[in-house]
Order: sequence, then structure tokens, then C-alpha cells
Amino acid sequence: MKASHRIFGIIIAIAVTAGLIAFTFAYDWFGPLIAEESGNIDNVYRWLLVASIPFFVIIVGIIAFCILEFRADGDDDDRDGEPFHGSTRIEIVWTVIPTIIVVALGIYAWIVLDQVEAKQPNELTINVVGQQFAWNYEYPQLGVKTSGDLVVPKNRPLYFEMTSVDVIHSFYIPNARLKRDTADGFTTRLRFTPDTTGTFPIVCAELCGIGHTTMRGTLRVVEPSEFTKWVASRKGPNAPKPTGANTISPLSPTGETGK
Ligand SMILES: [Cu+2]
Repeated sequence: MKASHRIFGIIIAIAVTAGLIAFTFAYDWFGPLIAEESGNIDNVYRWLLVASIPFFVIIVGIIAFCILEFRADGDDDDRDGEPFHGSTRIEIVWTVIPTIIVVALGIYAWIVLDQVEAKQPNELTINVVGQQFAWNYEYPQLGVKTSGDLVVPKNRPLYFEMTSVDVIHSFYIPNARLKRDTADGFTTRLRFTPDTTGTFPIVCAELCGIGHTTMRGTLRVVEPSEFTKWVASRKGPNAPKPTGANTISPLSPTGETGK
């Protein structure tokens, strides 16, 4: 390959890498962030993209180069390629560099996960039960059960204990960057503190049956005073009944399931 071609290829590769990184940073993948501590999850994503996009460009670039450079010279060209032996130096380089990157990203993600999962003072516990095809909620400290809309106060740490009554579901709040599976017989946990009022989607992120796409709900983050009023409206003889088909939480008071 001519030196001028090689320089041109390197310039194209750098430009494509820079363009893709700029696009992935500029694009709003998950919507506005509603929990400060989850911002570090965005940072993990960014570093993952910075680490993986150059490899994507290098690998696709080499494939494209080989397709063009070593293509057959007409239909009757059945010559074998030149035999060659491996290069120890290249094998060391392509083993050591990715190992360092993967271990560093793993340690960083571990630190962030530790921060996100840390126990907070004054947590509001919410039991989440997934079922085909709805999310049901119970606030054991307040004696309130609901389904569909999840209403929470702003700036209060939330602690979710989650399970399922049938197949595996996945409780996903894109704006909080949090997603965790729920499974019958297991209790899984999530924590975050919403710092923005508004209405945000909750979806099931696990293909859980024919009605999977309808397994959606909303997270409504409200001011603490409004939350107090909402809790009061959910109690007493005139309180609306939860609409979910199965509103009995299989979670015992200790948070452990009976199975
Ligand atoms: Cu589901």
C-alpha cells in the first residue's frame, strides 16, 4: 500500500471515530436525568463509548481494506493467498491493551454501582410486583397499594424491593438510568433519589409474553406536600381500589419472599 493511501486511511479513520463519538455524546439516549447520583451511570456509558468506538472503526476499517485490497482478480482467479506466520508482538499488543481497558472500565463501573446502591437515610420503601402485564406497587410504611402510576415525593431517597408473580420482568426507569430484573421467588433491589418533578415512563425491559409492549407505567415525581395529599386520598373508605389484576404483594414484611 502506498504511503499516501495509508495516511489518507488513517485520517479517514480518525475523522469517523471523532464524528461517531461526537454523535453518541450529543444524542439524548435516555431523556433528562432525574437523579443526581445516576449521572455517574451516564459517565460510565460515555467512557464505554470512548473505549469501544475506536475499536469498532479499526475492525470495520481493516475488514473494508481487506475486501478491497485482496479481492479476486476476475471470476477465474482461484490463486491462494500468500502464507504467513503470526506476529508475537501484535498478539501481545492486542491482548494487553484491551485487557487494561476492560479491567479499568470494570473497576470504574464497580465504584459507580457501589455509590448508586448505597443505603440512604430516611428511605421510602416501595415494593414492586411485576406480573403479566402490569406493575403493582405497595408502600409498606404508609399502608398504600397502587398500580399503573407510581407517585413519589421529590428529594426523598427511594428503596425498591422487587419481585414477580409469574415470568421474569425487568423494571426500567430510563430517566433514572436504572433497570433490574424481577423474578418469582427472588427479591431484587434498586435505589435512587428523584430530584426533578414531572412524569416519566416506566417500562418492562424483558420480553415477558404477548402483552410485553403494553407493560408500561408512569413515574410521577411530585412535591412532598402534594405526595402527603396523594397518600391521604389513597386511604379511608373512599380510596380508589388498585386496578391491577393481582394486587396482593408476595413480599412478606421482612422483604423476603416465601419460596
Ligand atoms: Cu414484563
